[in-house]
Amino acid sequence: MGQSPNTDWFADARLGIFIHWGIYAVDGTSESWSFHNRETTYAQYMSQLQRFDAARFNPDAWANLIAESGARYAVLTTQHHDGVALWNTKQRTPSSQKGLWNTQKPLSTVHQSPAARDLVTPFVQAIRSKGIRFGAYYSLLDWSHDDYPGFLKDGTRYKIANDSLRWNRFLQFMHAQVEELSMQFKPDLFWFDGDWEHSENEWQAAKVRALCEKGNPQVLLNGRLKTYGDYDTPEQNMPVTRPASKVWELCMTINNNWGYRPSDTNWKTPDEVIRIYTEVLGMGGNLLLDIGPRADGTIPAEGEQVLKALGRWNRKHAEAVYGTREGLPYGHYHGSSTLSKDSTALYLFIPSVKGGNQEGQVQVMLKGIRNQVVKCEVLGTSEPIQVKTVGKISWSTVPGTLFMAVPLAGMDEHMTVLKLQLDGPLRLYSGKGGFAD
Ligand code: H79
Repeated sequence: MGQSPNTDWFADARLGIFIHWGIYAVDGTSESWSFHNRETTYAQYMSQLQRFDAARFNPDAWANLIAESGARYAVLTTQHHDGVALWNTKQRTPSSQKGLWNTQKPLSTVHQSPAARDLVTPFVQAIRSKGIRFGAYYSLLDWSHDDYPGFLKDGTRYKIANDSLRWNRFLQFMHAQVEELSMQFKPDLFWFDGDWEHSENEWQAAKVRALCEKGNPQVLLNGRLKTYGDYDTPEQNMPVTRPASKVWELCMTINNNWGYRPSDTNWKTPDEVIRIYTEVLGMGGNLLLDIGPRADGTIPAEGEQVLKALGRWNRKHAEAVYGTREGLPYGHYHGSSTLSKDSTALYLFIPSVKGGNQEGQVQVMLKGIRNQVVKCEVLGTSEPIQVKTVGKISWSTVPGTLFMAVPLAGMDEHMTVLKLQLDGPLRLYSGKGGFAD
């Protein structure tokens, strides 16, 4: 591996939007996995190509929504496991399955679908014009390619050990596609998927990384090129405690599926998404939140509403989000928090209290803070909050316990943020409560 790239922009960004768009949206079937797992036939699955029209795709509307959500980067599926490219790839996909698509031409939306165009270029232009960084999702594995061993879950086409020439033909194809993406779009981030099917040597991961860096020497890679990635990417499942790696990202759907599936109505509420988001922020991670547009390019209202709710919350609480780092370690505050980069400002997240008596208060307790609190306020209101210190022994260096009463009336609809301006960089006491340190 070359020099470690600078991850600052990524660590500062905090929110990204993931977009799973592909032919699977036509019938609302699961992306690639539906034929791989034999829920449908390959022929039926690929027939969606004939009906993928992107007729109402408005890249500026997508970019506006992404910007409104407060996300600082967006990751688009340039090609999922089904091998259908959304850009004008020049690489041809050999197939023995005649008649499903025109194997004389590349397997892309440009040549094989009524959309008849490159969908990646206008997307990249639209988001970059708004200062949003571009991440290229690309599946290393390609279940449509005749020279790729995998196809269906219970079958392989061949074993690499028995036919390395055939595997090398696939590698040439895959490497050439990565190079196209790298040179045409110079992605800020490559988001690989499917690395689990082969080893680092088999993928020639070092070469893949070099190809990504060819277009952008500062490119970041997610953690799915074996050991060649720059950060961990847990999928759907949230870590319980702060991961050891400094930079990481939770990728998560808003309902249960990555692509558009009208049968899936199990939407997370804005309240749940913001609760998860602030939990991730407090553990020093980013949230990469997924939406699945329809085949015509429109975005389901449920997803749009969650993005807009996030946006409202992000704008109000921007200073507690962008450029902040992981918050207090476990035990000091029973909730999630972030710290400014210089750790002189502490942001405590307080879940909203619903349906209660709006005249009440929430008592926030904070332990082990050695600093003086210069100022305490609820973000988005001008209301100062009193900080009461209790249990401080005058002759002991052990700090007292802080209590802050936050009026319910000034609380945010989803998540209130209490800002504590400290007298300097954070200094913690984490002892056993003896008289001296
Ligand atoms: O694009 C979305 C999904 O289609 C794709 N990643 C997101 C972003 C994805 N779906 N499932 N997975 C990734 C994980 C798949 C795990 C499995 Fe396995 C592959 C289960 C069985 C084979 C990995 C290898 C876990 C067990 C063995």
